[in-house]
Amino acid sequence: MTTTAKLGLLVLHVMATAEAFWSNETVLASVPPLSRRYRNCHELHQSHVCSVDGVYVIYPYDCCPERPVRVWCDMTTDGGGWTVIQRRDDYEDQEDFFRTWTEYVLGFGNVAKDYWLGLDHIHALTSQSLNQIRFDLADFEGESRWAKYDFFYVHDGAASYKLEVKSHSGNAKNSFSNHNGFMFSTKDHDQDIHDQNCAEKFKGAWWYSKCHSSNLNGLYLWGEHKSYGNGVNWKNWHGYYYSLKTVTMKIKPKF
Ligand SMILES: [Ca+2]
Repeated sequence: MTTTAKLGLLVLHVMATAEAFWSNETVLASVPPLSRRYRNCHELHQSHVCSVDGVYVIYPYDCCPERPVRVWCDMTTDGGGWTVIQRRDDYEDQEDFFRTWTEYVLGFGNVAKDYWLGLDHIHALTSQSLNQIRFDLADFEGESRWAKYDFFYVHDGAASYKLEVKSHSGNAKNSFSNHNGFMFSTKDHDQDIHDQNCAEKFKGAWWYSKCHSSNLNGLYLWGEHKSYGNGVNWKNWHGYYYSLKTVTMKIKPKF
């Protein structure tokens, strides 16, 4: 990569990190040539241009390579190059995650803080190649756990963003692969297999079945809570009555 190309990418990174307001026109005007358009954080990481965690602009859509998406790239954990698709943490101003179908499709929040990337973007990213997903979890007592799944794919909107996941490893026991094969549900779009509305009942949005063993888009309830299963819960670490402090969901191509 030439020095000019590196400089261009650095400027792009600084602009994104500064969270400048970009109109669509501005973004399009700043679209770099194909050789400097990275489809995910892994490609950015492999380019050896940027190796610090931060907000970057990627171009995940194979159909539409000029469509930019801002994401947080984790360039340090487990080899780096992870594209963060969801994050929760103990921020003073908590993002509301109890949101509608359209909001979960398009994404919401602040990519420098707590956010959901959006089902369309997640579908685009997982369509590029075989992907793995990693969950990094932490509680309010200073303990942390991680779980990784060697295969993660989210179908498109026509298939209701159905989840495919398998092959667990890590020191957080599996609480996600039970959701394999289920469609995504929100409070206004019940696609679970429970008589009731799982998203409404557990105040989140997830690939609910009947209903969940993880609820990472649930209410941010700061640790122990009396209500059943409606916090940021990971069943096999802290159970249904403990809302985790920090959660990140991140993906990376397997090869
Ligand atoms: Ca239902």
